[in-house]
Amino acid sequence: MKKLIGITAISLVMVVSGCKTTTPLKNTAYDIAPPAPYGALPNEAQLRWHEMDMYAFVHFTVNTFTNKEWGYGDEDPAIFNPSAFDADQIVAAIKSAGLTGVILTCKHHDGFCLWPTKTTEHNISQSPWKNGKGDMVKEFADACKKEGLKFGVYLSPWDRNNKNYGTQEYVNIYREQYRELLTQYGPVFETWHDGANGGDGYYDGARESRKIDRSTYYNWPVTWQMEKDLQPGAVVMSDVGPDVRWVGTESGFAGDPCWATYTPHGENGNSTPAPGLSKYEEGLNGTRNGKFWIPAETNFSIRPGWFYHKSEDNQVKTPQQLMDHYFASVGVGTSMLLNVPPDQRGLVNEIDAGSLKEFGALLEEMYSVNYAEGATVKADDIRNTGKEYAPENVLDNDPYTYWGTKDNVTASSIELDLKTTSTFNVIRLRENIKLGQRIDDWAVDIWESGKWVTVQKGTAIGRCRLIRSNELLTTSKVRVRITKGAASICLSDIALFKEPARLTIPAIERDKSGNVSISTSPQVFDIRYTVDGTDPELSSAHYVQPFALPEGGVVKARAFNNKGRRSDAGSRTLGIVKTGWTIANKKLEKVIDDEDKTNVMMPLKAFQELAPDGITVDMGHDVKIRAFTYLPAKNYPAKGLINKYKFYTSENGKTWEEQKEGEFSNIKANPVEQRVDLLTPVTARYFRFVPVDVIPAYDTSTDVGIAELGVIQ
Ligand code: FUL
Repeated sequence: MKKLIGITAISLVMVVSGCKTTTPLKNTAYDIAPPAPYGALPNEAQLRWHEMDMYAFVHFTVNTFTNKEWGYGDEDPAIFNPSAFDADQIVAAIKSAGLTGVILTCKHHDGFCLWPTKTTEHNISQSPWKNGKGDMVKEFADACKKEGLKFGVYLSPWDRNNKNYGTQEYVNIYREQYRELLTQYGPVFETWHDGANGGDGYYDGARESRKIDRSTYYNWPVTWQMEKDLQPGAVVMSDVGPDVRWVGTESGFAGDPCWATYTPHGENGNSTPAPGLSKYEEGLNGTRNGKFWIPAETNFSIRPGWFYHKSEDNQVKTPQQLMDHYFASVGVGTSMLLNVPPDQRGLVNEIDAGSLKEFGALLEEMYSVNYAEGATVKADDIRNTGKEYAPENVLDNDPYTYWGTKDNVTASSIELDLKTTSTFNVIRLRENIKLGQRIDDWAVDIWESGKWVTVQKGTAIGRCRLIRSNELLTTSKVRVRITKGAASICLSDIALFKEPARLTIPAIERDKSGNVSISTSPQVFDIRYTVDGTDPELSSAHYVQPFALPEGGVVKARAFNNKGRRSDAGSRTLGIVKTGWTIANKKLEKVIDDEDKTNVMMPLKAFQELAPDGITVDMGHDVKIRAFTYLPAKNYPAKGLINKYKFYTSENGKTWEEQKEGEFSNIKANPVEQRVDLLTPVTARYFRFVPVDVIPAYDTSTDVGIAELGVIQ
């Protein structure tokens, strides 16, 4: 900063002394003016947000107790009673992963407020927790303060409880709720707004569907301005900004490139995508030279759902999976927003806590040694000989000091001589984003057997680019080539790290006759497995050859090497094998062919004509059905998603009993396999699945799409 002031002082002296120069300051060896910023730029709040890199989401409300993803709004506050709630434990578990903040679902779509708001009675004071005297938002905010994490709030715009939803009165209430949250709990780093809006709900007993016009109803510019006025340091996040945008998927993998600049098409989520792109693709990649600095946030959950469900204890993301997400989010310049849902006790479950801690340990080990430290650096071009543009600035770990080139030099290279031979597999690059996103294409080379060998090429750097090599790289020299840019280069960081070795997670497959095989590559590891859902240890069954498991179960397997290192556990919940199953309507056979890749896809109307009673399956013998599963067709962007269903069983194929009717909440944003547990297990030979309603796809088609239907016993 001092240096910049120095330069400004020189320019000032020239101005006040009336000194006139005919030689432009730019593009000469004596060029001392700082490079002009390029394109859209981050504001102060965004810079502080970028520096956080990764933080947590905490989804916790009545849904945790009803086992749902979306509450209807008629939940009795009496059910909200965590037995051992401990915000310190939750925040500490989050911190152990290296996350730097927490965004709490202060109110989800069901409308239940986790703080004693004056705006509605449907809040925590009506619950038995702490005899109605508790304030969970405060407990989280305080725990964050104690642990040194930042605090953020998610307040769902859609409120399925509020009687005024759909009128201006509700918008006023919503704003008042924000006012309370932003004035009573200290500094907030982010306000989070989702795009799920309007539909059926309780609405204080009306039990009806209320549609709103997303683009006008909330009048977002007014609300966002109010939020910024109350918390100038906070970034405002929604599908389309204004400060941070949704990455367009809940899978936890951002696009590559993922530009921080973005031109939303239309406002407030009501966007018309650019020609040839869906809205989601726009969020995934951003817009090169976009009008605004609206970087992406990659949000995903450590579990399949956003809320805790015991049935998903087997599907908690492993430390290595979290590493993959880290590279695919932070590693392309977005932030990583990892959801950690507390269980019914009000604690981060031991399984999730274990994963988080190990993930944090992997990152710590990776970042413990920077093999670029102490290197000598030279560049093909330097803006001038002043220290502020020196190539060595890429080594000082400061994201805003940089190696700078002359104004007309948008492609150049920089070389690190490590002085000794080092082994690493991660290369980190950063740009000084205060001056915009300037670099387009880059390549990284290493010196190998007397010549340069390219490790990777790519597009876009921005806040952070992590290049992850599958092979270990052993070399004494590294070269970064910027091959295309929109303005002179301002590269702030080149760092070299070694990611801890990983053993491949065993893959678990079952063939159509029910034989399970487990494989890992290379095939030299010892594989141990369990079929009862417990964690496989070295003492568990030794996998030698395929084994029969026609009735299904939870198979878990780990690879071990002879040095005692273990892989993450591979896990698969298998339904019963579908051999011998028949379907009433042969045209729908693909939904029971045990092939995830084949599917039924047809307009809902045509489907209802073809199968007016739904899909009827004869399993050939009695099965004790605990749950059924629906795997949506694998299309991107998603198509054919069923959101409402009915499920029946029958002992004789003639008389039917309805077992379940409901919605696949949040399937649009997260189209993974849906599992629905029956209230109690039911023994039956036949089942019937009825798609009642579907979600219109991005191309407005209203198809029923089904890859597989299954049964878990
Ligand atoms: C979505 C919601 O519908 C989900 O339930 C979840 O809260 C996710 C983070 O945002 O819009």
